[in-house]
Order: sequence, then C-alpha cells, then structure tokens
Amino acid sequence: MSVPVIERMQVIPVAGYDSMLMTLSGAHAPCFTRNLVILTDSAGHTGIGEIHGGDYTHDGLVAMAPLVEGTPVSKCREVLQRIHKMIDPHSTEASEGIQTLDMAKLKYVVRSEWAIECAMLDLLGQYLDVPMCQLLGEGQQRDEVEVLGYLFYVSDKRKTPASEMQYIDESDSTDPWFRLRREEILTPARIVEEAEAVAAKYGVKNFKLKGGVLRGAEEMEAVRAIKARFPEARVNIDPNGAWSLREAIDLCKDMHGIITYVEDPCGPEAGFSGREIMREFKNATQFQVATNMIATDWRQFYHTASLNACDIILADPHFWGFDGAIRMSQLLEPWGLTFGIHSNNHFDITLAAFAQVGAAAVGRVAPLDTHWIWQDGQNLLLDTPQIIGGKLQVPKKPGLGVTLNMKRVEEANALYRSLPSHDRNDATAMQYLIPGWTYNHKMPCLVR
Ligand code: GKR
Ligand code: MG
Repeated sequence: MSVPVIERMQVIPVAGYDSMLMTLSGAHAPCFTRNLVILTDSAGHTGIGEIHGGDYTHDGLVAMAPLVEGTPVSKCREVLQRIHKMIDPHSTEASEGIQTLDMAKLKYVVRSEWAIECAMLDLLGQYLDVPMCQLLGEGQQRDEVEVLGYLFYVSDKRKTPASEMQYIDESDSTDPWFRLRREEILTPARIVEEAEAVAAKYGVKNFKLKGGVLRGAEEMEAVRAIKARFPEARVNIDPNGAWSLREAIDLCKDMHGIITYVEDPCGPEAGFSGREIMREFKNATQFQVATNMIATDWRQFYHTASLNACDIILADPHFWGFDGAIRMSQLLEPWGLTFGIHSNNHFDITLAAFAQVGAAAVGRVAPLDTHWIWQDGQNLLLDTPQIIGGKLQVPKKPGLGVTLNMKRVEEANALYRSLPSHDRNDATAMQYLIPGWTYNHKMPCLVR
C-alpha cells in the first residue's frame, strides 16, 4: 500500500476563556489565543497540532503550508528541513530568548513549525498504527505522566469594566474547582484552598506556585502554607526571575525542606546573564533550580550546561520541537539532570501532545506543568485525555490518539475572530488594578 499523502493543511486560530491570572507580566486577559494545524491525508486521516496564538505564528504557519501539502506522511523530517531552509532557525530575533519574560519576545521562542511536526507525527502514527510516543526517541516509557498542580494568584475580575474585559464567570458551576478558579485568590489561605480544590479534582500530589506577583516574603508565606497543608508534596515557586540575586538568596536560604526546587528565581542583572546569576544562586543556596527562561534553544542550553546553571530543563515542545524535547531528555539523563515541560495557556490538543512527549521522555522526569486545569471544560476534543490521581493518561489510539470536535473548534475560531487583538497582552487588565502600570522584570506585578 502506498504511503498516504498530505492533501490539505488548514491553520485555524482559536481562542478560549481564562481567569485573571497574575504573573510578573501582569494579569491574564479574559481570553487567550492559540493556533491549530489540521492536516488531511489521502487515506482520510486527520493530523492535529496546537501552538501559541497570535498573528506572527499564524502567518508563519500559513506561509509554510505549500511546503507541507503534497508530501507523504512519512517525510516529516524532510518537511521540517525545508521549512528551516526557508525561515532560518538561527535568526538572531530569538537569541535573547525570554530571560526577562518579555512577552513580546515569546513569539520568537515559540516555533510554529512544531505544530506541523505534531500534526505530521499524528498522521504517521495513524499510518503505522502506533501512538506518537512510539515514534519519539527510545519509544514509550510509561502510560501515564505525572503533572503538577499549577497554582496562580488570581485578581478580582470585577475591578475591570465588564464592558471591556469579559472574564468567564462560573459561579453557578456545580464543580467546586470550576467555581473557585474564577474568584479572587491573593492570600496564603486562599492559595491553600486553591491547592485543596486542585488536589481534590485532579489528585495532584505536587504543586508549583506562580510567583512574581506579591512581595517575595508574602509569596514564601503562601509556599509555607501549602507545605503545611500538604507535607508530602514537592512544592516549587516560579517568580519568573523577578528577584535580584541577593533577594532570591535571602528568600530561599531558610526554605530547605519546604521548597523542593526553585524555578527561575533570578535573572540577568549587573551585566551578567540569567545563566551566570542562576549559577551564583545555586552556589549560595545549594537549591536545585529549574528553567524555562535561560535555556530556550540549543545555543542557550550550551551556555546553561557549561555553567552548570540549571538542574531541571523545562523543554516545552513548542520551543524545542517534539523530537528536540525528547533529545533533551536523552542528554539530561546521563548527566543526572531532570527533564520537565513548560506550559502556557492551552487547549486539550496540547494536553494530548504533552502526554505523548511525557510518555517518551527518558530519565528523570519532573511532574509536568500544564495550565489545562484553568481551561478544563473548554474541550476541543471528543476524547480529552484525563488527569487521574495526578497522572495524565497517555492516549492509547494511534498517532496523537485524539479526535477533534469540529463544532467546538468553529466556536473557538468565532471567539478568536471577535477579539480586538490576537496577541498576548497582560498590561491592559493590570492597568485597571494599578493605573499607568508598566512592565518591570524586576518588580512583582502588584508591587508598585
Ligand atoms: O502563562 O502566565 C503564564 C506563565 O507565567 C507563563 O508566562 C510562563 O512562561 O508558565 C510560564 C513559566 O513557567 O514561566
Ligand atoms: Mg517558569
């Protein structure tokens, strides 16, 4: 039988609803955006991929379509090679990465072609009748993948004008987590309630608190409160590099036994890169550190590894590619370092993709990040992978192992088209909380 050929590539931008989640960059807007790639092959199969939203990524994908259509599903690597010849993957736009969490630079770190890689691996897996994880690295290592409970501070959406910022309301939901996730959560006691609700719903055993919102000492109180409530949990805090080296050391030095590892505690300062500063933080505190900021491509990773500046690399497949993320796990394993995955807001197609990558990663795998708990219910799939007992279930069907719900995709596309802007902007909502607020990568967003 001849290998099926990709007949059509559709790029469908979509949007979903979000809470007023707080980070160093400001406050999440009421909606987030993503781009879907849908490939159809001559055997009648559909391959899907999901990646970050925004016009830059969308337009890049549309320009790549002629390099994909007409190709046999077995030629994924050849297609990616053609794309890389066209777009120069080593362009300097991405070289600063997101060391300072500058959201305007995220679109250079995210590489559209990895959505095509995902959709092609989906088709190839269906053709060969194996799950995608069997096609990656050394094949499937596990059939469920631990995820962490990704906790955020949440601001009161009623402080923004409903006419302009229509945050989702779930106050009449019968699900306690669904109700809570749309309310204000700004104190240690409320963060503990959040952790309890997430643990009750998904069975997660470990937590990450997104910091960079309040003063570091207040965030440490929240971390202590989580650990007191869940003594067995691995608790991690991620201020996205908001603290100076001195502050980070002061804040963390007495937290051994409470924090398991720290994610991007500090970043570039005084002429030193985030990699050098993280190394000094490690020297001073002996804490393990994780990153999705100082190593977002192989060139940055070279310097990170040379300095031994990081112990846990959160290799988002949307930054590194699917093959690239698994290659990272293969590199880290013999060095005794740990692999993990970073996330931004996403739909359940990415959840399925994380399940496949998490299933194929070798060596030590940290519980994966996922924002899905904030989006759960807005499913674009008929068969959304489930998180049970804190473990994401790896789909058993071939390829990505999931099926699109086209009606939901059309609705999410209509929502996208109704938005005034498609790019992430965390400043607008923030300016309703603090008039005139502007981003400062060294100041927690509610500290002005
Ligand atoms: O989605 O707001 C967010 C996160 O803060 C995101 O921007 C970060 O990139 O979650 C990410 C992280 O772990 O640094
Ligand atoms: Mg992070």
